[in-house]
Amino acid sequence: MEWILLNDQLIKEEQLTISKEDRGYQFGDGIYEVIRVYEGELYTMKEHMDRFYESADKIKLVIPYTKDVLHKLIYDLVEANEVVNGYIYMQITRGAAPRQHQFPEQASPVLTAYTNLVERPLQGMRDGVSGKFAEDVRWLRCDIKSLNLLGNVLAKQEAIAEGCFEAILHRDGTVTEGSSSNVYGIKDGTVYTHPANNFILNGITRRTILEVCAEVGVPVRETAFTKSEALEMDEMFISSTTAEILPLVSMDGKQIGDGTPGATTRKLQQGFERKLGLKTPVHV
Ligand code: PSZ
Repeated sequence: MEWILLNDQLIKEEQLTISKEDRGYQFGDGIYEVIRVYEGELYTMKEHMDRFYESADKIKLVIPYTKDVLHKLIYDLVEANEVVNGYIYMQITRGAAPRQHQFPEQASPVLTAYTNLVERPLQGMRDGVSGKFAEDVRWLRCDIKSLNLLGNVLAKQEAIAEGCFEAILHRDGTVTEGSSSNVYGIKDGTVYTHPANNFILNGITRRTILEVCAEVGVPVRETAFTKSEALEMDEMFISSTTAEILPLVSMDGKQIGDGTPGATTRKLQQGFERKLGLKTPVHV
């Protein structure tokens, strides 16, 4: 039976009740994080915790626990559910109050967290995935890991409906990020990715990848590229907490490079595995 976290209590899933007027439910008024668990260990926990508190701060939501207390609660949850390989989903909303747009005077934030098992997407990591360009119609604070994901959801659905794995978003032709991932292009050995500003979520995986690039001697430019430049890249890839590094081998049905995962992407995948100490090498 599954344990979940409700505020600072571990409870059984069946015991969870959420108010019909929870502002997460009605307004998407809250923020979240997804944290990876490999072999029972929480990965890049500090970075995820810091981003959780930063997102909360950006929407003027005060998390009523210290980072240390919340870290311990999340650790207890992972242990209670005996998670080996999986992830933690954690969110906090502004709480329940009679429906009105402005912040309620009396509402306590509602924190929930649960775990799920998931394996590394080894096949996609080896063979690559396909993408479809979609217009980035989201708001201008994509740096906040907000519960409002309708722009992301609609774009992903557009991609899936076309048989593609991910929607690659662009604002007026400038590639920002994926619907649930960061996006990179590689040209003449240099990695290009959109700068970490309000137009993208600064992925924790993205930050790790930029470190890996430095470690393995791959130059990086945090410079945005356009849709047409994307199609001229030698290689492309996407990243997220659960997907790690997935080669993007086609866009809108057009091959990127020779249509197979490229050497630099593979090098970064291997560097990433080394950095994390992951057991199953994606390229044996
Ligand atoms: O399981 C999944 O499909 C996941 S877990 C995390 C994500 C997807 N995506 C996070 C994300 C995102 O939603 C957007 C819009 N941009 C970038 C990312 C990557 O962030 P990190 O690396 O922190 O997961």
